[in-house]
Amino acid sequence: MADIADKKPNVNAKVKKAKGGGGGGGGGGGKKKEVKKETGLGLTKKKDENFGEWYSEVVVHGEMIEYYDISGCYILRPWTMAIWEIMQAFFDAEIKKMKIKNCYFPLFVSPAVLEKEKDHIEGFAPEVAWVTKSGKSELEVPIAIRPTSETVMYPYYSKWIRGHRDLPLKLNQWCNVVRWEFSNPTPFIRSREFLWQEGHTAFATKEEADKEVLEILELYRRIYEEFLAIPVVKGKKSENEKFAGGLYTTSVEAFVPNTGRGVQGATSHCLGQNFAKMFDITFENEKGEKAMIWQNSWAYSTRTIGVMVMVHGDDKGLVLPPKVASVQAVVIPVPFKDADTQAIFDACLKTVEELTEAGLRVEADLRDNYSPGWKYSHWELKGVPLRIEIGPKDLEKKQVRLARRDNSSKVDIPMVDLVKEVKETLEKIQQNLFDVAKQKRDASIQLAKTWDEFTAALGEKKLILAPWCDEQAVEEDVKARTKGEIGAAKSLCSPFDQPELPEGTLCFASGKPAKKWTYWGRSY
Ligand code: 86X
Repeated sequence: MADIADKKPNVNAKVKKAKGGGGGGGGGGGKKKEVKKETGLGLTKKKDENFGEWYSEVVVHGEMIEYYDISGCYILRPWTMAIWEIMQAFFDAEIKKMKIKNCYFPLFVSPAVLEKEKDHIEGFAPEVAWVTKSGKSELEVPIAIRPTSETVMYPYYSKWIRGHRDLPLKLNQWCNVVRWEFSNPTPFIRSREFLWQEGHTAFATKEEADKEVLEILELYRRIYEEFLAIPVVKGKKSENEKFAGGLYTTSVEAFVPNTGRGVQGATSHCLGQNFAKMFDITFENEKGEKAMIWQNSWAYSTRTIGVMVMVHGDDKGLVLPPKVASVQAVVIPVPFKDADTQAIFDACLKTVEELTEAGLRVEADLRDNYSPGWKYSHWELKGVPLRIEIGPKDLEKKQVRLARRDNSSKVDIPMVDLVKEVKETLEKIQQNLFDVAKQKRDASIQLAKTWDEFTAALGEKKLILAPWCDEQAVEEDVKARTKGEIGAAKSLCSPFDQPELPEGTLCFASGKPAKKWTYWGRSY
């Protein structure tokens, strides 16, 4: 996992104010000068050459993250929180349609309650953070900080669920959790504190639970594909990789072509009746008999944002999909010599007003102490999907220039068509980001029918689709045999959408009859 270091990027390239004046004339962009300034402002590492350091630089210089003096903890700056809030607004509205209600449970867990879940907690124990003191005095009983909230919530499910009329009970909370991870922290992707939503639902029947698992998974797919423009695979986790406390785990899996790593995007678990047994959550059914509830839990976290940066970012910085960008278009005046600067500024403000009126998120950068070229680089670094340039020639011709962040294409459009053109362009950018990401993801998929094909593909950073016998011991063996510097391969998921498996197909690893196609690879 050495390809991502939790290192502060070199911030010697402090943002310097560029001298005023000059810049691109008439919306075209003065070339040489800007390139120079760009290097002063921009990134020192290239995505293809040093991915780990590139990533650190992008999230810091793009003003999403500030490093903090506790390892694995990061400040989420407004540029990040705005994206989180947009996804939150979507997901929150969707789960409310499903009659799921929000609540908030305490951050702290008593050791007694944490212990209740002993069996499955055992493996996680080293990651639990504890509060042992208040001021200078030791607490009589130390208290844990939630790493997830099963043990916090389920005692109350036991109390609140009495009869079938109390079901289903469907709760969600938006909160932070803490997991004291020791393996290489990475902003968004693996941090010791992160934000998520955790849904915890209880039903009278398994059928209802099964149905909800997939409804939630579909919402997660939509967050990735429709909002973040990242293709994902929906599927089922192997016995090794599922949540040990549950019955089965489904997930959406993304892929980062540059590192050849899979990344679990979000999970939706059917917990079965395991927790009902542990926490004694029973109800009286319609026949007056005592019955055990069926439970689900599901979560997505701020990790989503890290995947977005990794997939779409480029050597100029962040590339934000329009649907999640807090600024979808930035309007930049391009004053030129003795042109009428006030008229240009007025046109910029009018442009912002019109687009805002039309429901778009648009800002003008009218600062007079930065050149247009500096501003171009700045907003490119921050990933704003669309730049709108207005210079004297544009005013004259009653047009504006649109410059796309995703493919650098530039086009002049009549001012009268502003709203329509900008809306269409943003939709095209959103679609193009998805299409390009999918093309790269698909180009990384490699079918492997034998062990040799498998290891060769792994060496080429592929996302491997292989026929598997679905035996736990065989997955353990795959892990052991691929163990090395940069981490072992494991199963990512068995896609719901299964290619045909011809009769007699053998497992790539064991040579036994294959039961299903499964994605494999290294992962975050
Ligand atoms: C597993 C399971 C589950 C609710 C979800 O994935 C969705 C939302 N929870 C989380 N998990 C743990 O149970 C866990 C427990 C402890 Cl004590 C810990 F330190 C870390 C953990 N990490 C994951």
